[in-house]
Amino acid sequence: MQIQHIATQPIANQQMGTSGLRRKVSEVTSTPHFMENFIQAIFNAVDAKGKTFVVGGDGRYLNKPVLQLILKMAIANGVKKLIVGQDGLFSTPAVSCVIRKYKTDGGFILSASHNPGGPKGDFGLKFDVENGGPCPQEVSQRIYEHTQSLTEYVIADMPDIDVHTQQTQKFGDTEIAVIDSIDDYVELMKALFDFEQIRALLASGFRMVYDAMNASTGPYALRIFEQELGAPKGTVHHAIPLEDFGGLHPDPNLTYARDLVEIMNGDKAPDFGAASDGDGDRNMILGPHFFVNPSDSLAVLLHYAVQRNPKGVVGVARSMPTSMAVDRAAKDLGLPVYETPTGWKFFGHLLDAGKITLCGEESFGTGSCHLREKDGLWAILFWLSILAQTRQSVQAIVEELWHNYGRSYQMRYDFDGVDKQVADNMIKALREKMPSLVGQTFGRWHVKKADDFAYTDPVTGEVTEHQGLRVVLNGGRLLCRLSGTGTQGATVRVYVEGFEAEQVHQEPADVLAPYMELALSVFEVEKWTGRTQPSVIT
Ligand code: G16
Repeated sequence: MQIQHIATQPIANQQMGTSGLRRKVSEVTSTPHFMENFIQAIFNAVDAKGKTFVVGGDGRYLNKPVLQLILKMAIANGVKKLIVGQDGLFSTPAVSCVIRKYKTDGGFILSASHNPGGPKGDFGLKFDVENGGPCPQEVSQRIYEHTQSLTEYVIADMPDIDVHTQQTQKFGDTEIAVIDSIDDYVELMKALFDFEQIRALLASGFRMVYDAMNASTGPYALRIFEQELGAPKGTVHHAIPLEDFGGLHPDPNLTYARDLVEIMNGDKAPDFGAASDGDGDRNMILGPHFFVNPSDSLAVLLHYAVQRNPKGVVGVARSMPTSMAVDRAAKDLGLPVYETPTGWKFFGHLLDAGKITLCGEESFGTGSCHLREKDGLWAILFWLSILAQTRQSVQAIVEELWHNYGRSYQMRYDFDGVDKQVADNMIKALREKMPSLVGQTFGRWHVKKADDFAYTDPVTGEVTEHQGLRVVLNGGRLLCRLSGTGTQGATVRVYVEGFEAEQVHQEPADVLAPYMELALSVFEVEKWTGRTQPSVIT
């Protein structure tokens, strides 16, 4: 086997966004050495020789060839061992699970998460470190610096490696073990939840639907729901991972999980509906004709986690745009709340330091100290276990939360495909405007605080600035930031939150309409973007 040294040049902007590097497939395939450069930069940055990594992805277009690149380049870089998911598949939480279980040095996740797939869609690569979580900023910065000084990459000249058969093979100094993608993850879920109790619920006539959106969680969900828990065949919809997700946009929200939403809003809707995204780290929870806001979901999970194991829960964290529902629950329970920037990587230090047990985001992500990635199926199993324990409806569980603590209504407008320079200029101008808003009055609201969110990591002391514009009102918040996961221009996100102590059964769109009107005006959305209507509402 020959090791080839291939000359290359730095490619501009190979900087990770909120989570990993994501690009249009057309850019990846038309830019010479695009993935090779990025993979080599990771190997260089983490000093890969002699180390062990996990590799797998969500099965999207380019998963197969890029997996082979990683394997052949790992061999050339003297990596000691690679643990590969069979057929190159692993959900993101499963990678985190395998990294932690086998104490490896990190892992590669071939995924652009909830972004669409196929030749016209997106491709991405996430890199997790040895705690099983997304690489912290300091590591992604080091990787970026390597991308900008790269002169060559190395690759083993060899035929494609069989990743379909579970076996361990040796190539040079590198061992490649192809393992079942599902076993370790299912074992972990069985250790965390009472499967007997959930099985009893499902045997009692309780009906559920899970939509895997033709992405990575299909095989996991079939095993867990239909085989282990005895749900009837057909419970898992869109169960086969496809390179283009069958044309679906694997983002579990009310807009893109259309089929599931229709079922749950239809006649004879099942008792429970859930969906995950491309790589399985997000979750959406629905009851019949009822949507569980992800921020409320975090507060519900906190409540039941404490009820089950009062001493086992030490604290909770949420990203800045996530509603303050969990803050009120935590206050009542006497637990600390940490407010972090958007991005799961910010929870890692808090989890590692034992400061929090649960964490979550408005962007349909929930997780706990069991892993260092957010975990869609875990959240869904947690919900099922609550329903099995209480035998109440999804709606009743959430309404109990509102009755106890009041309700944070929340809504997000996304303006996609905005010119990047315009969006950057907009944020810069608004940042300067923030201090002047403090003390101003807009109708029934006055501005208590207005700033550009900065985070000081309580564990490392590291300061991260410019994490989103925040206007805090009496009884609500208006927020604006740019997405770090898009691949076309910029996506401007505008979030509004309005608190009601008593009036908890109103339509969110009705309650929030005046908040959104104010937010769009304060953040000058039309002036900068020319848009009056959002691309997506969640
Ligand atoms: C990633 C991050 C999340 C973040 C989300 C949205 O999720 O892991 O922490 O909330 O992106 O980020 P943005 O608002 O910057 O687009 P995923 O599921 O895409 O990996």
